[in-house]
Amino acid sequence: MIDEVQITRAIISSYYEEFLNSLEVDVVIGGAGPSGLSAAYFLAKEGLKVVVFERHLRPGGGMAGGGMLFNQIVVQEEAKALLELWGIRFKPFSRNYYVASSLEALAGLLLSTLRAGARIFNGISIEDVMVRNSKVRGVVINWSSVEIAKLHVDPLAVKSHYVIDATGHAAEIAQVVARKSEGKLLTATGGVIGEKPMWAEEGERLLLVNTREIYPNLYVCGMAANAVFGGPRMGPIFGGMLLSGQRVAQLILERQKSQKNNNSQEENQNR
Ligand code: 48F
Repeated sequence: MIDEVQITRAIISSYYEEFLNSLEVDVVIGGAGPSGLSAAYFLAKEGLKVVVFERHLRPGGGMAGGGMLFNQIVVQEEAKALLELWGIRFKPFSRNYYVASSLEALAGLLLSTLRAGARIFNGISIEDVMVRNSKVRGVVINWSSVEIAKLHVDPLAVKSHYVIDATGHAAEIAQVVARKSEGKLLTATGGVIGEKPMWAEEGERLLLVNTREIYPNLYVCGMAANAVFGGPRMGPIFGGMLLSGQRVAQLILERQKSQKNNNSQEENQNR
């Protein structure tokens, strides 16, 4: 016998358990595009508690659309190992260029990220951050449907040690922090500089340089990193996005490690 209320009970209780377990985490990531998912994978794999909030119903950001809806993506040599890591098949096209189905790339990355232990909540938008003593301490969220319908509904909040802005071209979290901190981002202008016209090679190179902390405890990766620091866009080459996610994870993991070392040194001194 199949009972509708039992189905409802299963969905609500399971979702609420997941959600209640995600209110205080190590890292919140805004955006489940390729860079956000890659960051979530590498952080969760190392045992950090990671939650990703994605505005849309479907995760993947700009990846599924390939280039101009031709659903193939290109990845350069440096990121080929990541496709292999996530079980994504690809074909060599010419020297240094590999092509993969954008759908298989999204499916492989998404499944690997979930299996690594990251939680992804779709249909939820980050609209603000929490700041304590000039440090970002979490995010303010609401249902995307509330946002889209422009309903007057107060948001809820999630605490975290770090926040990653992986919201793509709009760099939405950085924009909010720039506005509310009156231009105190760690950029040349103190604000979001804005992305420059397409230049794939320079864009991919600068992306890894621009993947960093932009305000205490707020990091930026993916296209948002080039938008924040005024780097060029690069179009449907995705290696940089995946590597940028890996890079931001490395930065946070190194910081956690050095903090743990400092704490244990202090404990030893106090003994
Ligand atoms: O745009 P998106 O795919 O960003 P990315 O990871 O990758 C960029 C590439 O897709 C492409 C490119 C390739 O070279 O340039 O554009 O940097 O994914 C960003 C995700 O963030 C979500 C948005 O729906 C998308 O899925 N997003 C944006 N703002 C918010 C958000 C927000 N305020 N809260 C939650 N999710």
